[in-house]
Amino acid sequence: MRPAGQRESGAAEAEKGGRSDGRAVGKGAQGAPFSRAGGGPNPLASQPVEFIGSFPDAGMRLEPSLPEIAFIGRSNVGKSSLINALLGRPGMARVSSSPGKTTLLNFYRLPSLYLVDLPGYGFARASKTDRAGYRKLIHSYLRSRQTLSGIVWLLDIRHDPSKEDREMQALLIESRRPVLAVLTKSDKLSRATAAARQRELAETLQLRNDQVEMTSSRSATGIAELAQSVLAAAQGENP
Ligand SMILES: Nc1nc2c(ncn2[C@@H]2O[C@H](COP(=O)(O)OP(=O)(O)OP(=O)(O)O)[C@@H](O)[C@H]2O)c(=O)[nH]1
Ligand SMILES: [Mg+2]
Repeated sequence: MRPAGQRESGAAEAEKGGRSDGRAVGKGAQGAPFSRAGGGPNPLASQPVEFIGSFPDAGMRLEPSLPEIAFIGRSNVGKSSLINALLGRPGMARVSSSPGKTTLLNFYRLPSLYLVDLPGYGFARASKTDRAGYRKLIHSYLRSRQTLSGIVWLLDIRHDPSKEDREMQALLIESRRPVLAVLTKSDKLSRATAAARQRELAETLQLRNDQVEMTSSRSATGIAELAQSVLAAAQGENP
């Protein structure tokens, strides 16, 4: 377990009565911060997994009812690729070079949890109606889904947070769910540049270092650690 960061935790503030100034996304309803785990093998890659289905709204009941971990982020940020890397199964979630491919809530079942691949936001060519539909779907999922135990929020390590990312951060804070920010595509940068970007983005997002995980689905950087954090969040634990 990592020691808590020096910085005052937004999580603690959220517990005291919440904050709405767009700072840290922190502690959730279950009282367990969702933070970066230590080393070791990927515990998800050895588990059986099954694609359950794609759903157009957040109200469906699944049997059995299990904790859910959702993956959210801009279109093309690498959500489906990250799910495949975590599961150790390249073809499980649909990956595409053209953005906007995931338009429904896609559920993958593991023995003790579901992973949920959410549609990406900020897709420039999406119509106004599609954007409104997307917003409604995500809002209702974040607000109403009782089994939602943690959110993996993806950001491309190369880019500063967009307006849509900032809006999403505000929504995540408002939802008071445990959130782990994950930087994707670290293989696109040198190791030193990636480490510097991780520090910069944590600062920009006003998150502690242990609330930000650097990953690459291509080189497997950070994948085992993220898998451990996902399992711990599903169990309501602090890894
Ligand atoms: N170099 C590199 N490319 C990646 C990585 N992860 C994803 N990509 C590429 O980025 C593109 C988008 O990946 P997806 O996983 O489909 O992204 P997504 O967020 O699910 O996209 P939508 O479903 O459209 O919202 C694909 O061309 C992937 O091959 C990574 O870690 N490294
Ligand atoms: Mg996708």
